[in-house]
Amino acid sequence: FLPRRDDLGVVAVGFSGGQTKAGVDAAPMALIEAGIIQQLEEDLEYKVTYDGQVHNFSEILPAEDPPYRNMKQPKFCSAVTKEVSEQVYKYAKDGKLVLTLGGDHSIAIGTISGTARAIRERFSRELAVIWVDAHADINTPETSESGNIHGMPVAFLTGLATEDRPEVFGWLEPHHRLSTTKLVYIGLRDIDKGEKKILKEHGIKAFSMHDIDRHGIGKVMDMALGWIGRDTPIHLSFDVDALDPMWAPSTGTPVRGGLTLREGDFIAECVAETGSLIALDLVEVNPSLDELGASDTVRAGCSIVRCALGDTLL
Ligand code: HAR
Ligand code: MN
Ligand code: MN
Ligand code: MN
Repeated sequence: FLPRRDDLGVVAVGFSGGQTKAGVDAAPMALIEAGIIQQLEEDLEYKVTYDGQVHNFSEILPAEDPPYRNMKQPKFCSAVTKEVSEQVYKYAKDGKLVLTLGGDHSIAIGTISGTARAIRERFSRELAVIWVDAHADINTPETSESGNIHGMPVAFLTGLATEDRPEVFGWLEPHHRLSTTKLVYIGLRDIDKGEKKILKEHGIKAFSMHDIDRHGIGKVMDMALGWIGRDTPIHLSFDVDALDPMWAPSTGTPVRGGLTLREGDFIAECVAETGSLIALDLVEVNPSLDELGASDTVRAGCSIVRCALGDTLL
C-alpha cells in the first residue's frame, strides 16, 4: 500500500471556522514562509505537488449558518471539510503522500475521510490514525460543551456522531470512516467528561501524558505502533497543542504539562521509521496568539513535519 516515498501532495487549509479564535487561518502561510515546502524539496528531496494557494474557502461561505445540534458554523465546516476530503482523496488515490497544513483541527474530518476512502479503494485496507493532541476531539455535538467543531472531528470520523443532512456532515459515508480500534491517541491531558466516557465505553487506545511520564516516550511509541500492527497505512494527525506551551505557545487552547519539543519530533520520527505513513496533518498553529512565541511555534511545527517525512538526526 505504500506511497512512493518521494511524491508529496500539499494542501494548505487556512480555515478557522471549527473554533472561535481568529488567526489559525494564517498558519499555512506562516509555515510556508518559514520554508517548509522548500525544506521538503531541497533537503528531503520530495517531488512536491502544491497549487500554490492557501485555501480559505470564502467562496463557499454560506449566507446564513446558525447553530445546529449545538454545532457552531455547521454548514461552513461541513462544506470546507468536504472539499478538503476530495483534494486529499485525489492525492492519496494518485499514490502521493499527503501533507495538510491547517487550520484548526476540524479539517481532519476532511483529511482523514479522504485518506480512509483512498486506502480502501486502492488496497482494500483500513486506515490507522495516530492522533497526537492535548485533547481527544471526540465530543459528539451532544456531549460538547463548547459547540466548537474542532472538538468533534474524531466522533464524526468514527461514526460515533452521525447526521443525515448532507449539508451538515451527512456527506460522510461508511467508506470515509475510521474504526475506533484503529485509532491511537498520544499526549492527552485535557479531556471532557463526556469524552472520557466515550473513550472508556469504546475501549479506545490512548496514551496520556501520565503514560508518557510512567513509561517514557520510547516505550509509548513501541506500544502505540504495536497496537496498530505492522504494514498498516498510518495517517498522523498532529495538533501542535500536544507540545507543551513552553515550546508551542501560539495555539488556541494551550494546556500546560505537555510534550517536549524532542518528544514531539520523536513521535514523528518513529512514525516515519515504520515506512507506513500515508498522510500527515499539522494543525492549530495560531501565529496571532502569544505573538512573541509565534516563530517558536512555527519552527516547532516545521520540525515535526520534517521528522514525520523522514528527516533524521544522523
Ligand atoms: N474539548 C474541548 C471542546 O470540545 C476543547 C477542544 C479543543 N480542541 C482543540 N483541538 N484545540 O484539539 O471544545
Ligand atoms: Mn486537536
Ligand atoms: Mn488540541
Ligand atoms: Mn477542557
